[in-house]
Order: sequence, then structure tokens, then C-alpha cells
Amino acid sequence: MAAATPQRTWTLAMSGAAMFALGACASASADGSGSGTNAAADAGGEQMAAQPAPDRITTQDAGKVTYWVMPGPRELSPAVFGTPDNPRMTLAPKVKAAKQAVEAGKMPPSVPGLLQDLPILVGVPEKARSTTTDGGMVLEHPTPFSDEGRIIQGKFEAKFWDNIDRDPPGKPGNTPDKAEMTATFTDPKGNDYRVVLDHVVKPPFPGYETDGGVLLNGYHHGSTGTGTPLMPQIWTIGAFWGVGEVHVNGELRSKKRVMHLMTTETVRDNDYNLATNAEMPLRPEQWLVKGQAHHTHLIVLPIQATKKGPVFKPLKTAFTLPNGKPQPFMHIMFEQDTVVK
Ligand SMILES: [Cu+2]
Repeated sequence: MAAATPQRTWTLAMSGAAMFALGACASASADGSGSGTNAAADAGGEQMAAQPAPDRITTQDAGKVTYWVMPGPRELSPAVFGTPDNPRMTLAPKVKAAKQAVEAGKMPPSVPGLLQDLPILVGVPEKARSTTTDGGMVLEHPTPFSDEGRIIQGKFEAKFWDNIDRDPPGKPGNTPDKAEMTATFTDPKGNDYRVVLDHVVKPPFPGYETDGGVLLNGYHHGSTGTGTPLMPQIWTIGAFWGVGEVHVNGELRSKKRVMHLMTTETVRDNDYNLATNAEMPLRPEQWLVKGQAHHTHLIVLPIQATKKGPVFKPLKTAFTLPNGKPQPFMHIMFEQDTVVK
């Protein structure tokens, strides 16, 4: 019978699998339990074929150069943060904007509190800035954007589906953009980590515009208002913002963890210094890895998604800092990545 009507049989199988896949995705996003993942796998090869091809794929195989970024101070670029006499990208206006957006019902109620706990998402408070002997400014309080990295083992694969070019209104998860990502890596002590994206979100932070949570071929960071201003403005091959799981030494450590991955032009020089805005773009002879014009950043933030919106919650990594506490974030750099498409 199948041989007599192969086309029709195939079509029915496809449409059934596609409906099933939609249901599986919805349940995985709604409860974050991951049970949908098994259901999707059960749908088999037809379900895979029902999904359109990714718009972009970036990856790095095992055995290539990977870094764990240590917490540390960050130089504040005058082009982004102004001067001590004329500061820019401060926190207060962003908190004010967030409070107004919350009152208007356009932002989750947790956001103003989160910005107080983690201002670097949107700016640097004036009182947190120190003046250096040469008249520059620095954020001394340890940040995830230091110039110090440790070599680790790691690999990742990311797939991006960019279905919309503006952040649509509604809750953070309300976007047609999609991504898939799994990264496995060690810390400098040899503990094992696996980070798995569950779904894309539009970060509900004042000033952010993330093209629907998946951004391809554009700029962000620096003075753009999207992404922390502690990173320089950066050409972006592919980026997503999302929520997912963190496994440490084989055990689930954190669910609904806010994360961001971006494959960008190279922003670290051969001394591992993170370029400032004025130093971009780096010249090829400055790139960390010879001939490597791009690299991929994965940051797992001290933020958890809740029903009331994102809240500050340090990540309990297995890597203990000199202060005796676990490093509360992970910033992994894949320095020899490949842009597959
Ligand atoms: Cu970014």
C-alpha cells in the first residue's frame, strides 16, 4: 500500500509530525521540564525535516582554543561612558525608564530591582566609577568583562532562526525567533559543564532592541543600548538571548537560567585584553588567534527567569574564587569557532 501511494503517505506523515512538533515545543517552553525534548525526539526524522533550515549555524569542535573569563575590573571607554565631568550610560535614567515601563504594563515588575542588583546590564552607576591616574575611568568591582582568561576545554553548536527584525510586544518569550544551542566545557579546575538553551527571549531591559531575540548581521553593545555597555560596539554574525539549563559535573544545577551567545568580530588581542570602543576594529595582527577574525562568546548570567520576570540569582558554579564563593556567572570564549552558514 505504501508503495502505491508513496507521496501521499509521506505528506500525511509530515503534517502529523509537524503538528506534534509544535505541541512538543510549546510544552517544553511552558514548563521548562524538558519533557518536550523527548517527545520531539520520538517524532523522529520526519519532525527534523519539518523544521526549516537554520538561517545561521556557528560551531566549535573539541580540541580548539577555549577560554574561561575570570571576574575582574573593566576600563570604561569615554566613547560610551563619557568623562568624570560628563558621565554617560549611568544607571539612574535606566532604572527610571524601567519603573515607568513597569507602571505602563510593558515590562515585568522584577526588572527595576534586577537593574539595582546587576546594573552592568544597562550601564554603570556614577558612584561605582573610579578615576585612574591618566584621567580615565574604571569599574573596579569585579565584572564578567575582565582582561583575564584561563584556557579550558570546550565545544559548542548554535543554530539560529531569525524570523522577525523587531522585538514584538508581550512577554519575553513572545517571539517567533528560535535558536538551539548546546555547549560543553570545563572550568580551570577541570569540572564539567553542559549548557543547553531551552528557548529564545527578548530581554525586557530598558533600551534593548534584540531583533526578536535572534540578531544576525548587525551591531550591538557599546553605545547601542542593547547588551552590556562594558563590551565595545561589535559586529555580530549571530546572537541570541535565551533561557536554558546548566548542568555541572553531570547534574542539573540550574533551570531557567538567562544566557546570551554571540558570534562576533574578534574583540580580544594577543594579551587577552578586551578592546574598548576606540580600539575597534582590531587589526588582524592584534587578533588573539592568528587568522581568526571572529569568535563566539557565551555568557550565563546571575539571572533566573521567573513568572514575575528576571531576578538576580548568582549561579552556583563549581569554581571557587579567592573570596571563597563560587564564581556567580560563566563567560566562555570559543576562540576558534566556525561559521558554518
Ligand atoms: Cu552580545
